[in-house]
This record gives sequence, structure tokens and C-alpha cells, in this order.
Amino acid sequence: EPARQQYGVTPPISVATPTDKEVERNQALIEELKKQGSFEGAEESQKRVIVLNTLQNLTEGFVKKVCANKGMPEHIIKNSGGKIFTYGSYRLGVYAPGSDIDTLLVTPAHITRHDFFATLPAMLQELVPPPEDLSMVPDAFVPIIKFKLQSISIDLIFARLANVNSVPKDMALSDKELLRGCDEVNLRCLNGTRVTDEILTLVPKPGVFRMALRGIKLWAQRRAIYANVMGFPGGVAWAMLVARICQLYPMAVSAVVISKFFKILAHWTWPQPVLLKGIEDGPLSVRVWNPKIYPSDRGHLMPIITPAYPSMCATHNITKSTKSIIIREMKHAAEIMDGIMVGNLSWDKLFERHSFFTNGYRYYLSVVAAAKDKDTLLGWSGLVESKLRHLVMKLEILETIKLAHPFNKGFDNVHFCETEEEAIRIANGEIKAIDNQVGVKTVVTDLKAEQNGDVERKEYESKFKVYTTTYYVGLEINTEISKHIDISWASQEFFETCKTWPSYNEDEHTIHINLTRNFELPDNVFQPDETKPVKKTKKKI
Ligand code: 3AT
Ligand code: MN
Ligand code: MN
Repeated sequence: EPARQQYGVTPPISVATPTDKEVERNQALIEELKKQGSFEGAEESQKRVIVLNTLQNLTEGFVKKVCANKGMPEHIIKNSGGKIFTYGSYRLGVYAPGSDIDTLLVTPAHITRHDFFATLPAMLQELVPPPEDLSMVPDAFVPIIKFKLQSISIDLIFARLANVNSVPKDMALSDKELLRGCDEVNLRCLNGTRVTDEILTLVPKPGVFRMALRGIKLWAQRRAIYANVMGFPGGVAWAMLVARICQLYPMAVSAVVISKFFKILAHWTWPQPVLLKGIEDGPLSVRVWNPKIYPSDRGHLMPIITPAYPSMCATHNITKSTKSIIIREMKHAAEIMDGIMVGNLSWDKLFERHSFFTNGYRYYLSVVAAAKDKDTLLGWSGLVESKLRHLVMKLEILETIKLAHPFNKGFDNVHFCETEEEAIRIANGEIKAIDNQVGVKTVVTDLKAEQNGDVERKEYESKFKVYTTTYYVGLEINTEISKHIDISWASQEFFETCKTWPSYNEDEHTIHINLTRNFELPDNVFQPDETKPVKKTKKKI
């Protein structure tokens, strides 16, 4: 009986059971989520189970093979085990059609990360049907192998338990003693599963939590405030916020959780942290979030703390601007939810798309990363994206700027130029190649999608190509101080930050920033049903 037990660090606010009206609103929520495509079909979900099973079998085979190659005795080969865990949206049970499966392969101490990268890819290739688009990044912050199995994207990471000689199929990762002897990379890889597993044990009714989280995720995506790198909460942070509200209303249905979510969090006394349980000490000499000890932790504006040891802040990227945008959105949503709960509004109102470009700001910064080929730009634009919040923080310092609002994703283009000189001028921002206004042919693309059909069209083969990704920052100007916006200092500082990238090469990677007025925004930032702002003409007297 959930109400009897206290979930979280304070007693519940209410243990009331739902009213008929609330149950009705909750039914309508589920219908709307279905209509909006939040759920995957049963057949597709079944395929995920099969794929995970394949990976589990492969894991056991992999561990045996490595043991045998190392000449280990038969009983070790037989008993070493090996297990696939999941984390991310699949583990939380909030995956949508097309979501990847985030997986973690755990082995006993005698299998190494080197074995993982040296032996597993070839074993994957032997699967029938074989994986597609296999790639690996062994030296990433979280080393990873990525591929598609039966058209499901898989993120596969690895952890070795330094104090364990067998990983049986029924093993859990909850015991923090398992972390003893693990290095930082292994700790990072174990963290995702440990956090998601623990979140699920800290909510009174996992089913209620999941449906509410689906609603909050859809809302945050539509409002463009879902993106950890850009200074907004990511999937884990949104999940923890929903979990905290579930703790406070243990008997409520998801519709009520969503309505309380906005009411409570829009008025939260930040930087008081959101915690799902008391912060634990542990057996390792690793940092645990603690603003009393660490000045950088004191700097977190909206701390949301992961429950699994070692606790960390999942929202350290939030800046002054993104904080005020998140709170503004929550207040707006709280009003809509009042309307929905009394029956004056329907759920689709909550999930309305943002108006960042159509009715957002008069001035935007266009931050353009450019390179000559797609793969070079993928690395470079990723780096620029990861540093964008540093630009936002520099802009926040300026007295002329009230708010710097980063949009949560970039826009990719390829520009086909007649001459190399033209290509260089585009990369440097000396010609604005938007909407084919100059002689350059500009094509909208998506760097991360495999098929950029238009891009390889024959007629452009001989031309000079420039690939660009553009990020937008909306600016709210303090007109009382000055009408003139000087972004040169903030831009220069930002360029310097980007250029400290170890792979940076001035011949390959370029970046520039334009101040863009709303009516100058390119067509590709607008949806088909949206209208582009027009220039306000001064009335003639
Ligand atoms: P989808 O349903 O897959 O869109 P998700 O929440 O599963 O939603 P991801 O697969 O992108 O999202 O991420 C799953 C987890 O992996 C979330 C986070 O703990 C970790 N993660 C993702 N990207 C990064 C990153 N760049 N650095 C560190 N951890 C990351
Ligand atoms: Mn995922
Ligand atoms: Mn993923």
C-alpha cells in the first residue's frame, strides 16, 4: 500500500485517491499521448525484446571466448557469465517509436575494456542478420559502440566489475560495494543504469510515473527546453523531477502528477536541490555533490541530484537565462493545466509547439560552424554545440542583454559554390548564403541522418561544397540602456573557447556569428504551417 510508506526526503503532501474527474482527465491524457505518437506498437516492442535477447547471448559468448583466448581454466570459462543491462528511455519505460536502446555490457574483472573493443565488433558482424552502421568511439568520455540491429539503434557501453569474478544473469547493480576498485570510466558507464534503476524504486507507482513522464517529455520537447548540452534539463533530469512529484502525491493519477509538477516546480525555491532521497556516502574516494564543500556545486542554479551513489548534479549546465526560460515555461504550463483540470482546455493545448522563431525575439545570433565535408563538420559542430552555453553565459554578463535564449537544436545546410573563393567566404560568414539569395545553391540537410539525398545530386558534383550547422540564440534587449548591441567581446571569447579543442585546425574548422533580425531568419527554421516574421515598416504620416 503506497500511502503508508514515505517516499523521499519529506512526508507526502497528499495521499488522496483520485476523483472521478481526475480519472477522466487521466484517460484523456493517455488518448492524447497516443494521438501524438508517444507509444510504439506491440510488434515493434516485441522486436526490442528479441534484440536484447540476442545481445545477452552474444555477451555470454563474448565473455567465454575472451576467457578461452586467455587460456583460463574450464570452470572460469563456464562461470564468468556476463550481462546486458539497459538505461535511458527504454529502461524507464518511456521510449517512443524510433527511440534507441541504451545498453550496458557488464563483465567480471578478468575481461577488459580492451577486450570489448577488440573482440566484440567482429562477433557482432557474425550475427544473422548483421548489424548496420556500426561505429565505435573507444576514447570518448563514455566509450561506446553504436549500431543498428533489425533497424533498432543500439548504444552499447561497457563496464568491468573489478571485484567480481562472476556476473550471473540475475545480478543487480544496486550494491555500491560493487563499485570498489572501479576506475572513473567504469564508474561513468555503470552510472546510467544505477540511476535509472534507483529512480524506479523511489517512486510509489512506476506506472503512474511513466505516463506522467511521457507527458512531461512531450511538453518539454515541444517547448524546446529538452537538451542537456544546451543548458536545459535532459531525460534523466526531467525523470527525477517527475519522480519527486510522484513521491509527494503517492496515490495520484498521472494527470494530477503533471498538474502538481508545474504548480510546485514553477515556485520551487531554487537553488534548494531536488532530491529523491538523502545523499549517501560510499566506499570510494570520489566526489559526491556537496555545495557545503565544493564551490562549483554552490554555483548550480537548479540542482537536481541523482539518487545513486556517487550522487551528482544532472543539471550543472543550466545558466541564468535557461533557468528563467524553464521557469517561465512552467508558469505558463501551470495556467494551461488549471484549464485542463477544470475541463476548459484539452491536453493538446499543453503540447503546443514553441514560437521561438515565429513570435520569439527581434534579434537572434546565428552561430555558424562550417567545414568542407560532412564528417569534419559532425565533430566540429558537436564541439561548438557543447560550448554554446559558454557564449550564453558571456552574453548574460552584458548589460544590454536581458536574456540569451539558446534554441535546443542546430540546423544543417550544404552550400554548393562555383568557386573555392566563394566557398571560403561562405564559411567565414562574408556572404550570407541563406535561401539562395546569392548565386550559391543551398540545400537543407541533416548531418546525423544517413540519407542526405539532395546533397549528392549529380548536377552539383563539380561544385565546391561547404557544410554548415547553425545554432540560434534569441536575444532580449535591454532597450533602456542602449539600442546598440555589441557582441564582439562575447563572440571573441566564445571563438577562443571553441578553438581550444584538441582537434581544432584553422584550415578545416571555421566559425562565425551573425546578428540576425527576425525577418531575416532562413526558411528552414520554420515548419510548413508557420509564418515568418515580416519587417515592420514605419507608418507614413
Ligand atoms: P530517447 O528515447 O533515446 O530519445 P533517452 O532518454 O534514452 O531518450 P539518450 O538515448 O540520448 O536519451 O540517452 C540515454 C542516456 O545516456 C541519458 C544519459 O544518461 C546518457 N547520455 C546520453 N548522451 C550523453 C552524453 N553526451 N554524455 C553523457 N551521457 C549521455
Ligand atoms: Mn535512448
Ligand atoms: Mn542513446
